[in-house]
Amino acid sequence: PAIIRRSDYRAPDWLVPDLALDFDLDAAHTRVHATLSVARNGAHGRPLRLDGDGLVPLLVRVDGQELTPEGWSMEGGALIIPLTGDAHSVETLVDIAPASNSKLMGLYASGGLLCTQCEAEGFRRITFFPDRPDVLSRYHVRMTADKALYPVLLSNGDPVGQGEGADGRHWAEWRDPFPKPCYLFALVAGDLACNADSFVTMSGREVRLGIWVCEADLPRTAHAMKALKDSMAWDERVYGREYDLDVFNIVAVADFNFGAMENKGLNIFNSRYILADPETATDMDYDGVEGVVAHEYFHNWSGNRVTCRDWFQLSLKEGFTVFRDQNFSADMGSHAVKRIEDVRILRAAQFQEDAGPLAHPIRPESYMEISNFYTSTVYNKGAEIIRMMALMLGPERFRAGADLYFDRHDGQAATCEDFVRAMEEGGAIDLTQFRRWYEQAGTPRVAARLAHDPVTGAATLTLAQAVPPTPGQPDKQPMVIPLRTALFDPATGSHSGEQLLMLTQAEQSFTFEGFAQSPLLSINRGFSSPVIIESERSQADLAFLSAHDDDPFARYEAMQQLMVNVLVGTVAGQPVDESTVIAAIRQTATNPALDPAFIAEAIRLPAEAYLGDQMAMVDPDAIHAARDALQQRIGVELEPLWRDIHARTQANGFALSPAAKGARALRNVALTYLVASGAEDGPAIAFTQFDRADNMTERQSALATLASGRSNEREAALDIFYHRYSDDPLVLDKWFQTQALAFHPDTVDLVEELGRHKAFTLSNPNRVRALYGAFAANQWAFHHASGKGYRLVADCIMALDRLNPQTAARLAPPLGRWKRFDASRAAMMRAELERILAQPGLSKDVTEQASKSLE
Ligand code: B3K
Ligand code: ZN
Repeated sequence: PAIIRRSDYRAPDWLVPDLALDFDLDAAHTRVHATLSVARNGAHGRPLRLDGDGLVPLLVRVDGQELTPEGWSMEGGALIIPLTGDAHSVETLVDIAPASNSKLMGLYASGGLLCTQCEAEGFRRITFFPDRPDVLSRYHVRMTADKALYPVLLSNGDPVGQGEGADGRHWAEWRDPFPKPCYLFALVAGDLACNADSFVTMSGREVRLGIWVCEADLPRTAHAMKALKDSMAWDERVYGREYDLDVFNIVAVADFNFGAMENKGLNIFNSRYILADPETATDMDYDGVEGVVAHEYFHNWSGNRVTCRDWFQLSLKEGFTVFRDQNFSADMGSHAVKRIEDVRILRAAQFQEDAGPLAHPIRPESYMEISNFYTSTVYNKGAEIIRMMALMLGPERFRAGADLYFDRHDGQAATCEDFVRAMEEGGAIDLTQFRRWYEQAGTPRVAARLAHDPVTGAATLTLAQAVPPTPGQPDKQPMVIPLRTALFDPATGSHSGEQLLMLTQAEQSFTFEGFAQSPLLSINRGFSSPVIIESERSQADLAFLSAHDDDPFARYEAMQQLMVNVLVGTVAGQPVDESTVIAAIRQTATNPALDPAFIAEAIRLPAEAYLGDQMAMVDPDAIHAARDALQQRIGVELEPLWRDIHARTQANGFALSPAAKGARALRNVALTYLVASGAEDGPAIAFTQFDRADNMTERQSALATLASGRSNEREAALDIFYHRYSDDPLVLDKWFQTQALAFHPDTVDLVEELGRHKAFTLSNPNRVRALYGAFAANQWAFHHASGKGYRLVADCIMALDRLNPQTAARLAPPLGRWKRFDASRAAMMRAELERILAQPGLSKDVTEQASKSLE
C-alpha cells in the first residue's frame, strides 16, 4: 500500500463551497444524488478528482448536461472529470448498500437504524467527493424513506422542511449553515424516541437538545443529558465558547467502531457512552458517558469550527479536546482522582505504544492507513502536551492563547503549528524548543540525583534527560520538560514551596539552600510532564512521601513506587521488605482526612502490565506470582481492616454522589484484599455482595473477584449474571470482559470457548473488544507460555479483517511487543504476525500494523 507523507501536503485543486445531497434511503439499496458547486482553486489545469471507495457512477452531469462515458474516467476508486471553466455544477448518482456494509464506515445499518460514520475517510463510501478535511462546504440534505421503518430522519444543522411522499414514504430536509469538511457529515434514519430538553446559551439563545435512542432505552439517557448541559455551560464559563446552532442532537447506536463522533449538530455515539442506569452501568461507565459526551460536545469548537488541514494534524483537535474533557471531568468530580486515572491510562496505553514498534510523534510524518493513527499517542500524549503549555502559561495567558486560536482560525482548517503560534502570541511565550514534542516520539526518561552538603546546607538536584530512539528517529534532541518540584525537609516534615523547574538541556543542576539534613525529593508533582522519572529514593523516603506529600498525585505515586520496588525486586529474586508497603497501606487506608476515592486508587497494587513495563524482559508468570503473593500477604496482614472497610462502606440505597462513588471504590478494593487473604468466608462474602448489590459497580466487581478465584461461587455467579442480563448487550459485554480479564490459569482456554459462545459475534465491535481486546490486555493470560493466546488473537484478527479491518487492526499492537519477551514467546508472536501478513486480501489497516510490528 502507498505511504502518505505529511511533507507532501498540497492545497486542494478544487473547492466545493456548496453541496446538495439527496438520499433515497433503503437498507438494501440507497440512491445518493449529489450536486456539488465546484470552484477551481488557483491557476492550474488539473481535472476535478472526486474520491470514491467502492462506488460506481450511474450518472455524471456537468452544468446540467449528462456526460458521455468519454467525459470522465476512473482512477482507483476516484472519479476524474476534466473541466474547462473555473466554476461548475457537478452531479453524480450512486447506489450503495447499507445493510451489507460490515466495515461500519460510510452509510451502514445498525439494528433497524441507518446511520453514518465518515471520519476519517468514510464519506467517499457514500458519494464521490474530495474527501479531505480542508475542503469545507455548506450542506443541504434531503432524505426520503419508508415512514414506518424510518419515522425519524436526522442530519446536520437545522431542520428546514418535511412532508409526506407516495407509497408510505416521507421526506425531511436539513441545512447546515456552517461550512464543514465531509468527515463531519452525518445522517440517521430510524424508529427512535427522543429525550428532549433545552439549554439557554450565555447570549440568551435557546437550543433544543435531543438524545435519540430506541424507546426502551429512554430511561437510561438522563445522565448523558445532564452531562451535555454541564458541558455546554462549562465551555462557556472556561473557554467563553457557546453553541452555534438551534438544535443539538445525539443518537446512540449499538454497532460502532469507537466511542463516538462529533458530526456537526448530530453526534453519533456508541450506545455504551450514552446509556446508563444503576442496574446496568458501573461508576466507571457513568464517568465514561460524562467524559465522552463532553468530548464530542467540545469538538464543536476544537474540531468543527476550527478543523484540521490534513490528517497529520489530528492531534490539533484530539489532543486539545481530550485536555478539555479531562479538565471538565475533574471539575465535575475530584481533580486528584481524575489526574491519577488519566495518568494510569497514559502509562498503560501510550507509554507502551511509545516504547514499541508503532511509536510515532503526536504529529506523525507518514501513514498507510489514517485509521491506525487514532492512537493513545495522538489523543492522550497530545493532551499532555497541551497541559504542559497550560502549566507554563498559567490560566490567564493560556486562555488568551486559546481565544486567539479560536478567533483567528474560526471557519478554517488549521495546523498544529497554527495552534502553537497562537499560544506563543496570545500567551507571550517562546515555544521554539517546545515544538519538539510535536516532532519526537518516545517517552523521555529523566534521571534525578539529589546531593546534599551538610556544611553549606545546599541541596543540588541534577536532572539528566534522554529520549530513547524510536522507529525512524535514532537520535533525539533535548525536550522542554516542566517539572513541578518540592523538597521536603525531614526536620519539619514539610517543604517551603513548590517550584516549576524547566529542564531544557540534556543535563542541568538546580541548587536549593537551607537544608540541615538531606531533603526528600517530590518531583513531577501532578504528573506535570509525560516522562519517566528515574530517582533512587529509599523505601523509607517513599513511605514518608506516601503519608505526607501535599500533592495528591505525588502521594499516590510514592505509594505505587513502594509497591513497584517490592514487586520488581521479588521478580528479580532479590530479598524484599514487604512490611514498609503494608504499613503504608494501613496508614493510607485508615487516614480519616483522605477521600475514600483517593485511598482506593492509592492502595491498589499496580497492574501486571505496568510492572512488566518496568522490566527490560517481561516474565509474565513471575510477575503474576509476585503480585498475587503480595496481594495475599496484604490481605492476610490487614484482614480485620478489610473486613471493617467492607462492612463500613455498605450503603443504604444507591446514590451517584462523589462520596457514594468513593465508598464503592474503596469497598471493592477491600473485597479484593479480603478474598485474596484466603479467608474461608471470602468467596461467600463476595457472592453476597454480588447477589444483593443494587448497582452494577458492586455486582461486577464482586463477579470479577470471584472470576479470578476457584471457588464454587465462581460458576454460580457467572451463570446468574449471564441469565439475568442475556438480553442487554452492554451488560453481556461485561460478562465476556470479566472472564477475559480474570486471573485464572484457564483463562486462555475459557476465552477460546467464549469465542464460540452463541452470544459472541464478530459483527459487533463492542463484543469483540470485550472478549479479545480485554484478553490481550491480560498479560498473564495472553502471554501463556503455550502461545495459545497469541494464536487466538491472530485468528480473531484474520477473521475480523474480512468484515471490519479498522477494528481488526486495533487488536494487532499487543502482538508487536515481542522484543520485550523471552526468545520462545517472541518467536511465537512473530510467527503469528507473519501468519496474519500471509492472509490473501489483507486490508491495508492490518497490513500496516502487522508489518511495522515485525520490524
Ligand atoms: N473523532 C472521532 C474519532 C473518529 C475515529 C475514526 N477512525 C471521535 C473522537 O475522537 O471524538
Ligand atoms: Zn475526539
